[in-house]
Amino acid sequence: ALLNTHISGDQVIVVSNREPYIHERTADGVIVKRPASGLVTAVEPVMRACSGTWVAHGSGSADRDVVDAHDRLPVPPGQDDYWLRRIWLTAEEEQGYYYGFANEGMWPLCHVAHVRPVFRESDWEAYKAVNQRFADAVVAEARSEDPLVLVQDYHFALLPAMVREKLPQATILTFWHIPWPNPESFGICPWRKEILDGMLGSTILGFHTRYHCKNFIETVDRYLEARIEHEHSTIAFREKETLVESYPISIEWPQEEAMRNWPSVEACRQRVTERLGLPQDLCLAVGVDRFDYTKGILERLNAVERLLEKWPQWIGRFVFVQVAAPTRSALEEYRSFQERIERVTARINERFSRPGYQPVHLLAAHHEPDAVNELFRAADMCVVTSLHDGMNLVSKEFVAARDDLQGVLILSRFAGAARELAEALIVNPYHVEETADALHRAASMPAAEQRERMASLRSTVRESNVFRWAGRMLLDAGRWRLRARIEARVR
Ligand code: GDG
Repeated sequence: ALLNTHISGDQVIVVSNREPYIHERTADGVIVKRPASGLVTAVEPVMRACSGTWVAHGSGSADRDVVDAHDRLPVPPGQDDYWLRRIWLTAEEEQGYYYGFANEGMWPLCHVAHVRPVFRESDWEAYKAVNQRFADAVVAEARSEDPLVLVQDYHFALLPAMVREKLPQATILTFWHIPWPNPESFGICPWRKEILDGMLGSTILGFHTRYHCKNFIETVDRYLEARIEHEHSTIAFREKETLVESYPISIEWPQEEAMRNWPSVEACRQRVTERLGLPQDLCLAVGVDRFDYTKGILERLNAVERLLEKWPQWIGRFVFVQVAAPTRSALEEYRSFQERIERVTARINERFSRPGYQPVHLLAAHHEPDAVNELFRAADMCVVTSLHDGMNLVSKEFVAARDDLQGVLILSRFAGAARELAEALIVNPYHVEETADALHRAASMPAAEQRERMASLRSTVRESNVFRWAGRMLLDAGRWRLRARIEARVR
């Protein structure tokens, strides 16, 4: 309701690379999958609430089978709340724009994880061309001169200015889901000016934290001739103004009814231990991530190893289960990272396994949301050790899953979420000893302390849910639109 008051009557168009539903062809026919993506987790409930059109790259093996002549289909399947408009990319476009510039260039450029970005001229050309294709699709979908366009993430840095050129009245909200680095770090990008120029086509530019906003404003100050008003957090460039604001993203807090239907914590525990053949009396730690080098999976394993070394009483009683959803596996950096994790897992298991006991279980496969929730409910702790993370929604999902008020969250200080979730055990994942100590502390934490911390974490996430994220952004957009309409009348 809150969302609809802010945008009533206005058309909403979302643009992202990842689509919210993927159709896959299997031996049993076409199945629908939910992608492992923080962006989709957050934006999808907002779209269900305000309808409109979502423009995304069609990526599943059966995606083309289910759309109409306009490459559109109503989603969620069976519910039909909004339209999904799929854009088909050629293998070359996907290689250059997605794997190349977005994921070998921008991703390591914006995350300080000490992986060098790669900048190829051909990738940049593909990135520009694909941004233009998506911008054209947005313009084609627009039913008025001033739609509300919600641009998602680092795949589309150039698109805001491209849409602005064709639809000068549009309200363009761009949300950057990953961190923004400091000006020196960003400055190594050969196309830094074009990227900043493209992003400043936005009416509002959102980041997760104030710190990312500050980095962005300083970057613009360093590389463009723009007028910055620090007091209002606005940037005037090419005769238009962009508001740079922080909007910490979140999750949809589960509905009462959904919670009532969840299997009990005991049942979840039983199912998980049976499935993995784990001993009954154990301390179960879990990690859930895309298989990405920014998530600190290696550092987490090193901490588990150190725990077993330093406190041998946990050998036989402490098990760490890591769900690692395959991601970007076409890239060498990702493949070699996965191999490295597999080697380290094997080494730890070789060192500490006993008959009937294996300390680390690496589940390198996609899991559906219910299975992830079951794991969260079964666990004694959830370990989030990102080296750098815009926000991190896994930490918030773990908290939402624990209506029993038990379970400990270990959280990296380099995730945006650490600014909000202060009752977690906050760690520097680069510091193995500190992280191992946190594992020990979590494993030994009395139930009363867990309850106190979890209750407080839950009230934070329940309150700052994803509708608040979208609501605050749309409220700012609504004010902006009103002001523009009044000014147009005055003129
Ligand atoms: C980016 C930013 C920011 C994980 N494995 C599976 C699976 N997941 C789900 C999790 C969660 C989501 O994927 C991951 O979200 P995160 O926020 O942790 O991370 P990114 O994907 O890197 O997201 C991040 C986010 O955007 C939102 O702005 O928080 O900082 O990097 O929902 O549960 N989901 C499924 N199968 C899996 O195997 N279905």
